[in-house]
Amino acid sequence: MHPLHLPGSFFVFFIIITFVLIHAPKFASSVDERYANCNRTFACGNIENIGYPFWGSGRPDYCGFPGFQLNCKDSILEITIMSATYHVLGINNQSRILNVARADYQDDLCPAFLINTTLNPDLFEFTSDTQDINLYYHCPPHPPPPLTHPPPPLTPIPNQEIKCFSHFTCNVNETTFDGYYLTRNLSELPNLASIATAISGFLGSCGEQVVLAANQSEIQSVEASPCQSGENLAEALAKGFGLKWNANNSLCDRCTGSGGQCGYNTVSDKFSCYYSDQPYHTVCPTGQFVTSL
Ligand SMILES: *[C@@H]1O[C@H](CO)[C@@H](O)[C@H](O)[C@H]1NC(C)=O
Ligand SMILES: *[C@@H]1O[C@H](CO)[C@@H](O)[C@H](O)[C@H]1NC(C)=O
Ligand SMILES: *[C@@H]1O[C@H](CO)[C@@H](O)[C@H](O)[C@H]1NC(C)=O
Ligand SMILES: *[C@@H]1O[C@H](CO)[C@@H](O)[C@H](O)[C@H]1NC(C)=O
Ligand SMILES: *[C@@H]1O[C@H](CO)[C@@H](O)[C@H](O)[C@H]1NC(C)=O
Ligand SMILES: *[C@@H]1O[C@H](CO)[C@@H](O)[C@H](O)[C@H]1NC(C)=O
Ligand SMILES: CC(=O)N[C@H]1CO[C@H](CO)[C@@H](O)[C@@H]1O
Repeated sequence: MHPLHLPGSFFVFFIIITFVLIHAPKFASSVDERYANCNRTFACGNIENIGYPFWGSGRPDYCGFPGFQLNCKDSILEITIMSATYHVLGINNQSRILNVARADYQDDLCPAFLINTTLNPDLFEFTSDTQDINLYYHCPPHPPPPLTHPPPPLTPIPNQEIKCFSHFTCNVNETTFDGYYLTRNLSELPNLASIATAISGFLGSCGEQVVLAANQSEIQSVEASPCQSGENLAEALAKGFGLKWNANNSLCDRCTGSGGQCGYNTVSDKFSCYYSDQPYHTVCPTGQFVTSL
């Protein structure tokens, strides 16, 4: 027997190989766990089969996409977009449309904090049947003459032709104040130009303005019965509107098409695809899979 003579560098290599062999199976199984976890969907209230790009409520962040965290509160599913919280009324994972309604407009038009409905355009866009609604708060109590019935009562507002303009009253922070809403863009009412000018001048003197989104067909029924003190608008807002989402959709299609589970690497900040039998991959834009251990 020759004495075993290992150069130092070979010895280090031997140690590393031994380490990898000992730890590899454990590493692989902890990655399988990600596949298994992300394969599990969750349910909240009557919404079932919630999967990618959504996470939260026990579904880990690496199974979803940033900006798609859901919160299940008393069987109501919620999502927060640009600091406004919405009730999720439906999820269509085929068309990738989310139906949402502002949580703070469920009961009336008078939330304590006024927040516009705005989107992160990288992630969401309004469906084509969605329209804007403008609400005005802390308005002067008496609209100018062309907008009022003579003499009192001054509300509800007036001219039956202007079905897009209505009054409501709020009681917030122990103060009562007047609000108005517009369901149309006044510049689209050319035959009512003079009264439109009076309305926009009046609304310009209100303290705050909020822009919300609503389902167009629901607003048509609000306009069919105007001057309802805002209750019918609140009901229409509670029916929700559509949001189309993009969470690297095409990468996810490719991933599921190849038997993977879509997810997100929160360390490298990139879309990830998990497989049951192999460690962990990132999908390249070309469609090839690269192991990125
Ligand atoms: C999408 O819908 C299908 C069929 O309804 C369902 O089996 C699946 O779990 C859903 N996937 C996600 C990611 O929500
Ligand atoms: C109610 O009071 C809070 C705190 O002072 C304030 O931020 C908020 O704007 C008020 N809401 C309304 C509708 O006046
Ligand atoms: C109203 O219409 C004008 C002119 O068409 C347009 O510039 C403006 O953006 C519209 N405003 C809203 C809130 O839709
Ligand atoms: C909402 O958006 C409108 C128009 O962009 C703006 O004038 C208004 O100040 C915003 N309201 C709030 C509460 O941020
Ligand atoms: C808008 O409302 C109509 C009528 O109720 C409905 O058919 C449609 O699906 C709604 N759109 C969205 C995006 O929810
Ligand atoms: C994935 O989504 C992120 C964030 O929206 C975006 O910046 C990136 O360009 C997307 N990548 C691909 C390949 O679609
Ligand atoms: C939601 C989802 O992708 N479920 C899958 C979990 O894994 C089983 C077995 O591989 C599939 O049949 C399910 O479709």
